[in-house]
Amino acid sequence: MIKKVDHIGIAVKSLECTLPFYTDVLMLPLLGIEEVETQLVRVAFLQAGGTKLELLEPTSNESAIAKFIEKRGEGIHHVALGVESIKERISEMREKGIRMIDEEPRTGAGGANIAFMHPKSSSGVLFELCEKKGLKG
Ligand code: CMX
Repeated sequence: MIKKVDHIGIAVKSLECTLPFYTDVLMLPLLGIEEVETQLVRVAFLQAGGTKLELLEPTSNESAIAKFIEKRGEGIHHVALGVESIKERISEMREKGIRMIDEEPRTGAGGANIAFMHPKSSSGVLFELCEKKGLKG
C-alpha cells in the first residue's frame, strides 16, 4: 500500500538561514516555497534523488513546528509515505488499531491530501500519509 517515501519533513527556525546548506552545500534543486496557512508553516521542497526534503518553518508560536522546535530543537519532524486512495488507507490503519491524528484527509502543501498518524501509535515516528493529485508527484 505504500508507494514510496514521498518526502521527509525537517523542522527549521528559518528557511532563509537554512536553505543555503541544502542548495549550496548539498546542491539539491529547490522545487518551490509555499505557505500552508492551515498548518501555520512556510515550507520549501527540495528534490533529493527519488524523494524530497520538506523544510518547515513555523509562521506562528501556535504552530506544531514551533512547539516541536521548542521541545526538541530543529531536526527531522516527520516521514511522509506516498499512498493512493488515502481514505481507504486511513480506514485500514484504524482497523489495525493505529490512532490517527487526522481521521479524514486534509489539504497539505502542493494541494496533496494528507493524514498524520499519532507518533505514540507508531513507535515514536510521526508518519504522514500523502496522496498527490497534482504536479509535485
Ligand atoms: N515526532 C515524534 N514524536 C513527536 C513529534 C514528532 N514530530 N512531535 C511530538 N512528538 C511526541 C511528543 O514529544 C510527545 O511525546 P512524550 O509524551 O513522550 O513527550 C508525544 O508526541 C505527544 O505529544 P502531545 O503533547 O500529545 O502532542 P503535541 O502537542 O506535542 O503534538 C502532535 C504532537 C504530533 C500530535 C502534533 O504535532 C500534530 O498534530 N502533528 C500533526 C500536524 C503537523 O505536524 N503539522 C505540521 C506539518 C504540516 C505539513 O507537513 O504540511
